[in-house]
Amino acid sequence: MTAAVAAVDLGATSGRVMLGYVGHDELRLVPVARFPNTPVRVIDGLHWNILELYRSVIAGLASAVREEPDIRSIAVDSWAVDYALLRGERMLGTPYHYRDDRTAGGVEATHALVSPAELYAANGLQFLAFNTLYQLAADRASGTLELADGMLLVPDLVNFWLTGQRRAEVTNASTTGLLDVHSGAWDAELVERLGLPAGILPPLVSPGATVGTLLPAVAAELGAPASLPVSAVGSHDTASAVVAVPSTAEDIAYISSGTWSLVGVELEHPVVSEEGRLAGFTNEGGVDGRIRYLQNVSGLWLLSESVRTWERDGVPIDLPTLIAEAAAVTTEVPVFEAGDAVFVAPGDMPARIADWFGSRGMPSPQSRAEFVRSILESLAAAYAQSIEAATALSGRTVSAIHVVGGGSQNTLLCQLTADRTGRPVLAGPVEATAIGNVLVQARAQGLVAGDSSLEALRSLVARTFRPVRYEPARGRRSG
Ligand code: LFR
Repeated sequence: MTAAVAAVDLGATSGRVMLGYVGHDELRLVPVARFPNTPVRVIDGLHWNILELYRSVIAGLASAVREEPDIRSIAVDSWAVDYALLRGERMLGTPYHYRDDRTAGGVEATHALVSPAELYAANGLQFLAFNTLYQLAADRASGTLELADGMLLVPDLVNFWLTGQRRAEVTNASTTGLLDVHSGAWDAELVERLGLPAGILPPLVSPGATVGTLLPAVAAELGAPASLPVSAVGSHDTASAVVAVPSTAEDIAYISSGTWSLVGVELEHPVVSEEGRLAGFTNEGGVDGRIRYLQNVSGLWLLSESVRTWERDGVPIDLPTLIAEAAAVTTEVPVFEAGDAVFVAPGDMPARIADWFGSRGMPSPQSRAEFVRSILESLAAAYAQSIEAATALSGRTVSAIHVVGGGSQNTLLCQLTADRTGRPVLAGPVEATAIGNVLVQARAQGLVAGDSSLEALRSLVARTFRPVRYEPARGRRSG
């Protein structure tokens, strides 16, 4: 029997609501709503426009219910690390964007209490200045934290507004830096050493669990029954994307490619080594207790922020044309370190790239096409490095690379990735995150017949969405 679920997938630049139809050997996604996610800068920093996002989620879900009145469940995923503080039902302020620079002080204050090596031994996370624990340290310094009796990451916040239930879904909670990497539970000792109030951390739930049913007022807004369950899935978008990697092979790596590129392998157990820490590898929680052993190496943000800068002169840019021009560049372009923290904040990206080269006495790209080529070559070079490091650190062999998410449509980037890693690239599906979200809630609703292991879900994805293959050009491997 085929039935539908509704997936809400919130990305850093846009959100979508999709209907997912799942049945015996069937998987079909139907987009219902897409809406922009535009952050807002005000006097105290850069924020997510969370109420506008929630309004769009409600409107999108209402459309989904109109189209398919018999949906079986709803589930939400989004980017990681960001959260709202609550007091009772009330949200204390508007959530900050991870690109806000308030965390610098939080990093210092945190590392004064617990050294980076000790932190890594406890939480297994790649150091990124925006990890939740550093943001919470900034909230403590500003005095906001002491007003709070709750903290909810973005998908958990939406779930709270939909159901009235405060829960923390584990895959996303693993990006806070406050989970014990071995047990997957909140690390009470670490929380205490960091001087954070343990009482703000909600009970954990795993993907597949029911968070709650719709509040009556929400059910009325959606035109749905109040008995409709809201399910936990891999609410960290990357966790859902990894569910939808269309392969059951052990010798593959994945790149979840969007605003960020998350490059790594899936493991059964965390690898918490000093080499891994220094190489910037993270052990994030995956669906079904898997470990996402990966590196966040920046992503198409470098390109989108460059385009935003160039469009300031009022002339819109046609991205496919620009990428075709970049593909036609025949001169050697210089390569920069895509993961350098100087590229995280919003602002003039081409100028920062030019400065990066200038300060090292290297020639900068000149034309826009050369900048784009340099960005894509630099991303591909970073992927190659990450994949070599992932294999060395985890002991895994990698014979092919699956690229999922929006970046899988960037043919030039896929080809450069194949060339620089010396391995075939299999590109797609584009909507991996929504697919992973749909599959995990459909499984919870009993819609996946027979074997419903992660491997069975992945082979269903592989049969439904055939990836596009890119072969490496000879002699270009740079990894
Ligand atoms: C991707 C992602 C990454 C995380 C970054 C910030 O959308 O979730 O996994 O490092 O956004 O939250």
